[in-house]
Amino acid sequence: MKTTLDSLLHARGGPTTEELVQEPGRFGLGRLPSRRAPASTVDSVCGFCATGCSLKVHLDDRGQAINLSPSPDYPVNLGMACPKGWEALTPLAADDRATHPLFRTTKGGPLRPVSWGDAIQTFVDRMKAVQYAHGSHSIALLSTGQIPTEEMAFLGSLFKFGMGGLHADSNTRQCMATAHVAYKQAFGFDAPPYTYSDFEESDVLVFSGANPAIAHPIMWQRVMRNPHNPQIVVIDPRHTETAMAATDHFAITPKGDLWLLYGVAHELIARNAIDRDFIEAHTTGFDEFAQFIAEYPPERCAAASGIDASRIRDLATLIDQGKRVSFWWTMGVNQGHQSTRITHALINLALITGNIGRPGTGANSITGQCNAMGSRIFGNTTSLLGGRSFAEQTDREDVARLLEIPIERIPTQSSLAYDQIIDAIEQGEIRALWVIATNPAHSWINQDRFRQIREKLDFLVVQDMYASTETAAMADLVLPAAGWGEKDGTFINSERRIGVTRKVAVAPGEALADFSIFRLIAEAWGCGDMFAKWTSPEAVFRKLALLSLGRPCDFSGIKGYDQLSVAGGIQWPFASTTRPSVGDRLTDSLSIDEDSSSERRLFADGKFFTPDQRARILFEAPTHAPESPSADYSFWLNTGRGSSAQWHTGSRSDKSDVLRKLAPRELYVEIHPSDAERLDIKDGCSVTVGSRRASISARAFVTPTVSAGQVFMPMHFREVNRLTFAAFDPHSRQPSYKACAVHIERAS
Ligand SMILES: Nc1nc2c(c(=O)[nH]1)N[C@H]1C(S)=C(S)[C@@H](COP(=O)(O)OP(=O)(O)OC[C@H]3O[C@@H](n4cnc5c(=O)[nH]c(N)nc54)[C@H](O)[C@@H]3O)O[C@H]1N2
Ligand SMILES: Nc1nc2c(c(=O)[nH]1)N[C@H]1C(S)=C(S)[C@@H](COP(=O)(O)OP(=O)(O)OC[C@H]3O[C@@H](n4cnc5c(=O)[nH]c(N)nc54)[C@H](O)[C@@H]3O)O[C@H]1N2
Ligand code: SF4
Ligand SMILES: [Mo]
Repeated sequence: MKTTLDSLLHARGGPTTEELVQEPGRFGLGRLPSRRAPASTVDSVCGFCATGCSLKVHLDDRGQAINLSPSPDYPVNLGMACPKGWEALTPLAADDRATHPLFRTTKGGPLRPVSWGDAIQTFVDRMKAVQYAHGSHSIALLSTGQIPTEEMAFLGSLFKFGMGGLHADSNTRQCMATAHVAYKQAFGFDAPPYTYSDFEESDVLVFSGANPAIAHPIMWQRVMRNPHNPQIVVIDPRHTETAMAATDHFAITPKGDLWLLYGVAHELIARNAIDRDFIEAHTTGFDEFAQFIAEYPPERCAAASGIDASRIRDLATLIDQGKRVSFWWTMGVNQGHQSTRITHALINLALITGNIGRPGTGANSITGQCNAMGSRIFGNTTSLLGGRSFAEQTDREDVARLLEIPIERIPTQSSLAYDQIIDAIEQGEIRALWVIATNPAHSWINQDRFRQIREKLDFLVVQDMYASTETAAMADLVLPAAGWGEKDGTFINSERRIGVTRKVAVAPGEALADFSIFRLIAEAWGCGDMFAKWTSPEAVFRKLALLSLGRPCDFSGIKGYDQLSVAGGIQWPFASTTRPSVGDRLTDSLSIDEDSSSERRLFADGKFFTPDQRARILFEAPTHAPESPSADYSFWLNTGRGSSAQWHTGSRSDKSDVLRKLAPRELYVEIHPSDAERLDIKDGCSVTVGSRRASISARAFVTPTVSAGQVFMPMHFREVNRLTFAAFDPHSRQPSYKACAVHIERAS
């Protein structure tokens, strides 16, 4: 298979991600920062993406990290890491770490260091004052997919059960809400069914709106190891690094996915290239779907999808001929105005062709952040702990009993979604906001509006590793947090594998683990008793195992962190073979499933988590993107990951000299050569990119990897979300970051 090209870096003579993974030492990755020989080594799961690679952290005789290398025997990464994993320790030592709580006494005044005692008291006094004046639901929380599950569960429980808050969401809304909702609707539970060996066992892999060669490089290495000479299909408006390495690329019109996938489904049904036995036995809704899809012959779908009818038929043929076909998607699908139904269209293709539950198959959402899976099940923001529903009396009763809290403490309503929280702030209904491990002043869609609502807030608290983020700079109170490597806990990766992340360094100054901050707040708030048994991350882990009991995500068979370390992580479900009744405590005497190290996929028996155990075939007619190119704004703007060395808003990855060298330092916009020529734009020249929201400058990167009429900008630069248009999928309320209209011109 030919080498992937990281388009920009390669064009500038830099290394490709593949080269970085294969020969890290050549590019300054994995250098020994110290000559000291390690005294011991500990395995810890990486805290960037949801691949969930394990890193061996080498420690000195005081138990402090001196270096790391990828774990050779971990079933996920098999001895490999991407540049961010190799550099994971470096951001911990950055100069701009938040080392003391900071408080702004006067509006517009500076943030000044205060003691923890004063900081926590201020937090409690101000939050309570807002609740007293405007009602208990006038405070809101924006949490994250980037802290251990134990911390998220503590945070969500503290906020809702302890502090009496209701409106809580997280940056997982920006990332995985669509997959979450689509799986729940189709399978009855948010359950990505696959295991990474499926990358190696498929004979046809369809990647939709996913660029794993850059965004999930180690998963991509697993694809490269596939011994079956697979057909690899990429559906993406851009000719990405992944598309370059694929066997076929469908350069779809932005947000044209439903048309393409309906055209393919039409063709498969028309040819009878479907698995009628599977459909009959394990699904509902097929007859309605067949009737609906009759109206979508490839000829009708061609114009709106940007793919010729004959090519739509080619894709149907590929899927038909595959014995083990897998469908994979990431943000090009999750982020859109009809993203839930596009996800269903992919799930439907897997269901109607019987490509689910067997090795190398599946409708497989690739997760973004290291613990977005943890936040989906245990964040206690929009779903109740354990993937339960706040609206269900029995679900609330379970949680109340298992956590030994009064049921009245559990809200019966669900939270507003992220965008609705922003609206409620604008309308003056929400007056205080607590932001943890996310940087919305950079990452939120149509970011200027987020910045404006700051004025409407009586109190903004930001809890982060750095006081320098765009959001922390706007805060009234900054709580300094320990980061990855400075605390213990678990993450759940993209294939449902629970892995341990370990404390290997001391947090700087007075920074505390988020876990400890929540404990301090609980005590000062007056709800410490409710969390009296939440004494350590591992104690909370046992509670979560209990909360998972009897749920699809049951991992009650996992006793503790050491078992996870020895097993190389464990995928749920992993139920205890001796099943205590709900409410019992887990004890050491429980016998444990023997199969702890193997990989497992879901739905091998064709039984789904819906009440009738059948998967739902769901569909809806395609609609137009809310904003699309027009005479004044004639280009589509697409945004996403730019390089394997950059992580989101850069607060961590930009702190590493090595990672900085591996990524462009200046904002650029990719534009097709024909458009560049027409607009007299030369490669490297300065251009202005404007939308109806804002106008920003960037350097032109002239490249045929984007189609004519489209431009692409990397999300890692703060200006980009000034341009984006705030449209949302109606089911998942995930923002549509990848499709708005802009104009572009040479800067004079
Ligand atoms: N290096 C690095 N790795 C990361 C991250 C990072 O910041 N840096 N972030 C992590 C996180 S949280 C996430 S969520 C993942 C994201 O991982 P990916 O989703 O793979 O990355 P993106 O670049 O956001 O988007 C993927 C592709 O969607 C395409 N796309 C845009 N519009 C459409 C469309 O309408 N239809 C289709 N079919 N495709 C479209 C884009 O052109 C892009 O190539 O990456 C994770 N990994
Ligand atoms: N235009 C555009 N915008 C996008 C996207 C896109 O494709 N295009 N993608 C969206 C997606 S998928 C995502 S996931 C979001 C990501 O957006 P954000 O979540 O805003 O991005 P990060 O830079 O990862 O911010 C995480 C913050 O948490 C802090 N942090 C890290 N570890 C810890 C910890 O242990 N404790 C605490 N308290 N803080 C910690 C970091 O310092 C950092 O400031 O961006 C979204 N925005
Ligand atoms: S692929 Fe993801 S989990 Fe693995 S080393 Fe890179 S950032 Fe970490
Ligand atoms: Mo994400």
